[in-house]
Amino acid sequence: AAVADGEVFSASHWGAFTATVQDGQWTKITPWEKDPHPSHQLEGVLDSVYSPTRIKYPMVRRAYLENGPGSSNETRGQDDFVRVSWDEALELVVKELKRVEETYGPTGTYAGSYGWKSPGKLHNCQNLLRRMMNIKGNFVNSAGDYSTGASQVIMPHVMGTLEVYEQQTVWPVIAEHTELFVIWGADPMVTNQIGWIIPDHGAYPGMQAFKDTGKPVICIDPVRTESCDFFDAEWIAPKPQTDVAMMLGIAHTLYEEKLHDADFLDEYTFGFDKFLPYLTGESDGVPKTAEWAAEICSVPADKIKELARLFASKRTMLSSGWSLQRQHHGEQRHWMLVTLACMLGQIGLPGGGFGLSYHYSSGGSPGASGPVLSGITDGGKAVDGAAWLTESGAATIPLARVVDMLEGPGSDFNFNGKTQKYPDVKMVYWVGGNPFAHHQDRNRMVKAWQKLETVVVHDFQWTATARFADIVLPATTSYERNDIEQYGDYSLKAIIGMKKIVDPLFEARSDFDIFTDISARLGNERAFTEGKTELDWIKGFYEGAEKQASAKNTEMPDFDAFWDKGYVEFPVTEEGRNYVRYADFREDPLLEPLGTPSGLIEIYSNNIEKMGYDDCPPHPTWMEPVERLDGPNAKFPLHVTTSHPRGRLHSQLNGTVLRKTYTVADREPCLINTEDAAARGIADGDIVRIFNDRGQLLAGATVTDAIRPGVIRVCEGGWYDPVEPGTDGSLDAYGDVNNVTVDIGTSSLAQANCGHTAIADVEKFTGEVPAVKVFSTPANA
Ligand code: MGD
Ligand code: MGD
Ligand code: MGD
Ligand code: 6MO
Repeated sequence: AAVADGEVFSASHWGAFTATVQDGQWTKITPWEKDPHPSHQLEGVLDSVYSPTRIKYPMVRRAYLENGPGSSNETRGQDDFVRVSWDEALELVVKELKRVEETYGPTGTYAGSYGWKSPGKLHNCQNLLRRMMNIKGNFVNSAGDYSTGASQVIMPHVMGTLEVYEQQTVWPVIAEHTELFVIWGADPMVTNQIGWIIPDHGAYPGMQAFKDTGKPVICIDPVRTESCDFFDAEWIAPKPQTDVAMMLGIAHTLYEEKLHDADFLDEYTFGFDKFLPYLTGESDGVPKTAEWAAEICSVPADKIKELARLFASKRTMLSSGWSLQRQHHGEQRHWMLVTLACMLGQIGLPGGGFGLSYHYSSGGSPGASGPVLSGITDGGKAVDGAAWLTESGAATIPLARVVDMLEGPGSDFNFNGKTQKYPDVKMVYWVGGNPFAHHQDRNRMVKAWQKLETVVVHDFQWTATARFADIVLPATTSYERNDIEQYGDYSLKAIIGMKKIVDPLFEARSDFDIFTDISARLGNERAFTEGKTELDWIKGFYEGAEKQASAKNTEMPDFDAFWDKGYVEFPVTEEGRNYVRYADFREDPLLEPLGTPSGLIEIYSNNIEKMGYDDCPPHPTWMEPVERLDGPNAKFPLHVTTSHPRGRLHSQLNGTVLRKTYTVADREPCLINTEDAAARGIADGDIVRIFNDRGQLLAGATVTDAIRPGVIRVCEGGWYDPVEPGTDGSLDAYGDVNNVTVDIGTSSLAQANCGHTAIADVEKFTGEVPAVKVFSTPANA
């Protein structure tokens, strides 16, 4: 049925909103009146539906269509596409799924398919893909994510939990009790705009309340961030990738000056005695003094000492973002931060300790006690732990090692104490992610992709990933279908009906319908849908929540009333408003032990010691990364930092009108310090070429003193736009920074990505400027 004109309440990664529909067209987007801090990106959300980059029809790469799987793989990315019918496209997919399984077995297909998709408990395209694959047989899956790959593996050894996706000591407690708020490598004003589900933006009133108290904030970041300006904070700019050294310098000062909390270390931690000889230099002859640290991180020794004294003299919250662990040896960063917090002895006290999620999805937004919505499952065997650590499928790889897998089938890899072998993958099926934006070392990846016989992608826009595929299927945006989702990643304050706003454009179909059709062709339709329609599923999830709520004596309206109104709210509780992380553990470490082997915070890990990895020692350690600014292996003079963009979510919305708010000379902006620009004859607004041994890209220069000398910044998520697709080292006309990053694991422990490890150089671009082509559809499409 056609969608009626009028106002429709719906929601997205950027927040909940009301859509105005006229003559079947979505014309206006208005933030929900309950959103305390709507994101300016909502404008791009509307535009994404009508963007010129939409995939309109099922398309197949010409050489593939004419000559079959494995045909001229080296021209993937440059061939044109041919429009086919849905029937023809799905027959091709089904035939290929069968052929690969029969020829190569269950490990022939990779469906690990990571990415930020869209929220919604039913149209979770990655679960839908795995569900289709699990019912059919088996496949290669992935573990982990690109966000917190290092910390989510090390933190369970240290704190007994993931830490990165958990509720923080709430903002009202911070405003009342914290005397010094430290932001160590994070930009919460920018990154809290979005949520994995539907953001409540509760961090913004929280940050405002803290700012209103006038208490000090310190930002430790190579960039003077928006958050630094918002809080009018002190800006300290170490060299990137050297934070462990800086933290060791602070720790050494605390110890030397007896400012550390020996009682806390005794009662709540394990292994400080084994870390101490390293700190003092007794074990390796190198005392980790402030002077030693200053040599590495470039923050003066006096400043490092001052920070130690300041942290110890106040109720201090050490908050940290995740870029620090998206670097070589990234496991060490938060381990050392936790160690520092242990020495300060404030973990579990109101407003003290450390927090790894204040910058993300509004960690610290006070919680409600509503029910938790279930969602469509991937149909695999249930395992302990969370979805992103699920081990199902015939084999599982740490997801950032996907190119290693393609290059080295049969070779061994380490992961968190186990050694496994890479499978020999011939087919990749990707939905809801953009690996040609998110993965590192683009040229290496382009080459590895050529090994594949078949690549299938569903998306609603012509991302580089779609352009490098063989079969491309047009998915709907979440605004062209119905769904249901929770509001507030940490607060869970409401359940929202994500209502369809407009009918599917062109020939787009939902991933649910596409996988239902594929399952039907495989004879598995009933198992896939369980006989339920879109609305049956949504109603089922809601009614499951209703049962939970009634067990807690919470009233919820019936489904029809909920769907009609659009949402149901759950009040923030007294407990939610006063939550202090680790208060229970501090109260009674014997009755409330952590989930570590000792039940205590592990500054030394016997388990990690047993693994014997030389790139991940058993206590926090400073190690030289493979390359860094002024480091021993520095072949280029500048560090490239690859922050998350203010004006989009990764690569999402890059294809929209929002681009006009941030591009420079029509390209991704490159922040460069005034001194570095002057030395290269670069002026504000110039087109520059960023290059190293791995690749090259164009960008538009923003010359500023808000970045430290020696560092440039190009945000991740710019669409890859090779001038010569498929050619090694092709110039990128628009600005995908992953042309220059390294593709190695953080260490043998977590094997996470190192997207923030890259050094390069920049020059003013003087050649003929290539046109940006990636924001229009490919020929014939
Ligand atoms: P997105 O742009 O969100 O990035 O990487 P991704 O999550 O892959 O890609 C999501 C894709 O899903 C988009 O193309 C969108 O159009 C599509 N999509 C959305 N909804 C649907 C749907 O319903 N169906 C289908 N079929 N498709 C849909 C993000 C990743 O990038 C992350 S999380 C991090 S933390 C990393 N950050 C990072 C960095 O800091 N530095 C460097 N150098 N690289 C990085 N890469 C990583
Ligand atoms: P980043 O922008 O990579 O974000 O959240 P983070 O990983 O925390 O890095 C945060 C800050 O760290 C930056 O200001 C950067 O300058 C600084 N930094 C970089 N290297 C170093 C270093 O070596 N030392 C120090 N001290 N600081 C350093 C990412 C999070 O954000 C994630 S994972 C996702 S998936 C979401 N992505 C996202 C988005 O794409 N857009 C917007 N607007 N919000 C987002 N929020 C989420
Ligand atoms: P679900 O897939 O619904 O979670 O991510 P979603 O994709 O919405 O999975 C919910 C649970 O069901 C998981 O524990 C999963 O293992 C289990 N499950 C899956 N299939 C089956 C099955 O067939 N049978 C049974 N019994 N159980 C099954 C939500 C999740 O995503 C959440 S809540 C968070 S906080 C994480 N957030 C997050 C993030 O912020 N960034 C990135 N990049 N990834 C994230 N992943 C996590
Ligand atoms: Mo992430």
